[in-house]
Amino acid sequence: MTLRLGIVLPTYNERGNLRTMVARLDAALEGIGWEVIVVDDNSPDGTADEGRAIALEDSRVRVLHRIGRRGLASAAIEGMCATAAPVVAVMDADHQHDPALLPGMLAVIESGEYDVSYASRFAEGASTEAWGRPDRVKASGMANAIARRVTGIDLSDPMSGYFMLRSEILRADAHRLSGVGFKIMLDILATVDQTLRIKEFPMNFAARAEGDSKLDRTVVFEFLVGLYDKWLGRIIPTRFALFGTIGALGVVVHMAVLASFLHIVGRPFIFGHWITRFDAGQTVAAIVAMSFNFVLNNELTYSDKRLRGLGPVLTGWARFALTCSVGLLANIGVAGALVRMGFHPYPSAIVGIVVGSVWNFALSNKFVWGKY
Ligand SMILES: Nc1nc2c(ncn2[C@@H]2O[C@H](COP(=O)(O)OP(=O)(O)O)[C@@H](O)[C@H]2O)c(=O)[nH]1
Ligand SMILES: [Mg+2]
Repeated sequence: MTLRLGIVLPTYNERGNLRTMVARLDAALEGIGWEVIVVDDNSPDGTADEGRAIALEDSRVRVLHRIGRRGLASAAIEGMCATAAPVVAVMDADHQHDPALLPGMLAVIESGEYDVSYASRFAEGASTEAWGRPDRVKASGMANAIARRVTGIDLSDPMSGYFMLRSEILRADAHRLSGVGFKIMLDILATVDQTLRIKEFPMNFAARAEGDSKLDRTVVFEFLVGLYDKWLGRIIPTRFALFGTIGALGVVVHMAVLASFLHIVGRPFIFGHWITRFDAGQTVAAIVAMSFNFVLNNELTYSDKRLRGLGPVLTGWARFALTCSVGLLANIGVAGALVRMGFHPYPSAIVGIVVGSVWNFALSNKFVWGKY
């Protein structure tokens, strides 16, 4: 049978859902040449092994096993680029998206009537009743409204994760997609220059079959990050912007701790010496602010590579502390040199801060959260 449709299933801990999912695709796509690409980010539950086990019996199934990477958007993009099929679809592997819609979605693209077809949770005739998550219905509704405002894309559910398009459209612009924390269809629609004809299919959005949602906690945050990435990400990289914002918050924390020391705490007596309240406050404030930055960067900036467990967190914290102290020396060194060259102290201080931050970012990107 000629290959007509490639289906990308991004997976993270979906072992229990995979076999039934492939069986449902097989039933829904009777008479259509299809293949499925499971893009798994080295799930601890062994989803990739399960995918390969299925593939041994059904050569329409392939596994793209990514090591040391996380991210739904990049998984979807790489999966879509890995098929030769002229039309490609992306859907959840957790049974929330009904495969029965696929033939209809394919028909309108193959007929040349539309470039993109997608399943909407909020179109006329759709339902989110079975999802059982009114909180997430609300969050998605809000995010959709913002997305429509910002991008001008007028769909009932631009944040849907179930869509299909001609694969050449994707390949032509794949290098321009942001691939970070963004609903990938919206990313594609906002990136591609040509006007795309889009067909909506109302869907009954189901509850996930097995396992847990990975997007619950950070969905709104990821969405905002995605918007930023589209807007300014090419000028100031998203991760650096996050790192810098958290760094600025760290300054506020530092000042708050220092102020409370100066106003509340008595004169400290340490190691048999009286030290000034300022020195003690400054030291404690620096440690608190640095730890605050470490925790926030670990949770947000590097949520895809988050360090977990006591050992890795403590090692990461120590490396971050080391990086930041070198960054501080760079900051002071550069600012001091500029002042000696006759520049005004304030702009010199700012240059010092920027140099220190770039240093901190570059080093902790590699040595705290990177692979080296
Ligand atoms: N490869 C890969 N797949 C992911 C990642 N995060 C989520 N997924 C998969 O993407 C699909 C949607 O995620 P899900 O947790 O169901 O999000 P929700 O439907 O918004 O609650 C599921 O098939 C997940 O297994 C990831 O970091 N990498
Ligand atoms: Mg899901």
